[in-house]
Amino acid sequence: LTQDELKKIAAYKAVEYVESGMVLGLGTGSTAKHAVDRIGDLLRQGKLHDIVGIPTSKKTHEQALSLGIPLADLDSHPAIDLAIDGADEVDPHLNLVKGRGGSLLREKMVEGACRKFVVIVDESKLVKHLGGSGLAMPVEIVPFCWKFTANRLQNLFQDAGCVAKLRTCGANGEPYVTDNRNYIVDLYFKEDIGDLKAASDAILHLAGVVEHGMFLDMATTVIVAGELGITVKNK
Ligand code: DER
Repeated sequence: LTQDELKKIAAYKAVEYVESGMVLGLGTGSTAKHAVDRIGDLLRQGKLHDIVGIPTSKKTHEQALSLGIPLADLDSHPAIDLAIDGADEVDPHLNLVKGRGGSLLREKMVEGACRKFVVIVDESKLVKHLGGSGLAMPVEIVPFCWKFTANRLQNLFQDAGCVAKLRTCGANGEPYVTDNRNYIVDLYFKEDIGDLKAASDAILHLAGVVEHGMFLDMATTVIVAGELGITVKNK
């Protein structure tokens, strides 16, 4: 099975949790895309009705619009029944790293307003501890004096051998700009960052920081699709 087939399997399993009449948080990324497609299919087939979607990015907003999924936002729907979204890393306590797709702020706002948050991943996302994949731990920051903020983030985690890099895009290395007109600094760790709550508090304490990609104690269920089948982990 390809990684994308595994992502689709996890996504379809998560959509089984969707009931007609629900207000749904619609995730962002290549795994969540399958879940949004599936919801659109079931609505069109009449197997689901009276669904309202709260998208977690402009990209998902466009996808859901094209599928005819009725959309709203947190201002009109502050209480959400269920969110389905992917993740970049999942640790044994169901803590997550998210945001490699750049949508972490709206994802954390929407998923923080949900009664149930179902995470969908292929088995490659499972890690022993967050930051352990050597891949990016995203932090959304204001553009103003971004070098100053990036350096303060790097110094916070110098014991873990942290390197902070501004996320850029395009050929000429322009800064990547989020849906909220902010920048992203990606943190790369060589060692375990230890206490996640302390790390989260330290990051959020920096004035130029908007939000970070650690989603601690937020997921209620994680659906993992692997070569040997599907595993459902509940909090
Ligand atoms: O950027 C994000 O938060 C995405 O949800 C990410 O965590 C998972 O993206 P993927 O499903 O494309 O791997």
